[in-house]
Amino acid sequence: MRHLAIGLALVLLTTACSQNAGEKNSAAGTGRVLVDTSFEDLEGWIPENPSLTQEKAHTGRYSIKIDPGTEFSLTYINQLYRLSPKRFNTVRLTAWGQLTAPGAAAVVFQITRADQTTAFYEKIDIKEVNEWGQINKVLTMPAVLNPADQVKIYLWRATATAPAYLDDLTLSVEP
Ligand SMILES: [Ca+2]
Repeated sequence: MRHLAIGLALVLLTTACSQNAGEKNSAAGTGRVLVDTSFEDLEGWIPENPSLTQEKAHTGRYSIKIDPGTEFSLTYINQLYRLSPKRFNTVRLTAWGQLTAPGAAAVVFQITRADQTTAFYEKIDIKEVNEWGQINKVLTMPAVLNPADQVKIYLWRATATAPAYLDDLTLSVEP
């Protein structure tokens, strides 16, 4: 029942938000930005992490990586209500990725519930080898989410056998 009540509250919020959504923003893809990082200012502020690297960068000096010794990159973790106090239906995830050998590393956007079950999971493969390629994916959220659910964004090694890199990640609300 608690989930149902929260779901209803979110539906009401969604209705309120959609009345303010601008059509022009939608065409330009310039929604409210929730996450925007080039990984430049993290060193020293977070515990030592083998994923934060200066080996390659799309912009600046830093990116994050996976390699044979690192299955999961440095991970963005936040509760949904902190990420966005307003309910969103659709988000756009963009980033630049690079493989260094043919394989299958991927950017994962995941939402997990308090009981650790998965409410949403999307894996976006990085395809370019030895050049930066842009990931640009619109993700439609499930109808019912709990504001306390946890959002995770990370680079996953999957079946890649050589280092892969990720830089300039943004998450924005699609109007
Ligand atoms: Ca960077």
